[in-house]
Amino acid sequence: MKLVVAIVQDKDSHSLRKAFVNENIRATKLASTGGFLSEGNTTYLIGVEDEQVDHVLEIIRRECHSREQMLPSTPSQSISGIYPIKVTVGGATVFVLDVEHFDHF
Ligand code: 2BA
Repeated sequence: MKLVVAIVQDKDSHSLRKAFVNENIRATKLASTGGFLSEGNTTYLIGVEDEQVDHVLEIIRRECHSREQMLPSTPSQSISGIYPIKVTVGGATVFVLDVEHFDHF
């Protein structure tokens, strides 16, 4: 069994959740915050059998899109200095972990 951890943009979160439900994939949705942009994003925890991992990755790839975002240049944003910078966020950041043990009581 594997645990897929997928960090996605909030804009893609709703359609991804619907796709998981439609395709009978069980997932838990957590509110999270990106360490760089300090903006809200969504982290999904998806526990699946090994043979379902590719299907889950396909769904994530289909539903999550990359977007360009400007980091505004304000004096308080020391990470950007005085120049605005453009970052490409997403589609999704995905980790696939081995599950040592799974119980569902
Ligand atoms: P954030 O940390 O807010 O990062 C948003 C976007 O900013 C990133 O998009 C990337 O394009 C850029 N970025 C991040 N750190 C940077 C840096 N030190 N210098 C320059 N640009 C930087 P994504 O790579 O698509 O990441 C989207 C979100 O996924 C991240 O939001 C973070 O919440 C998560 N993430 C990405 N890589 C991760 C990792 N290795 N471990 C844990 N979480 C990760």
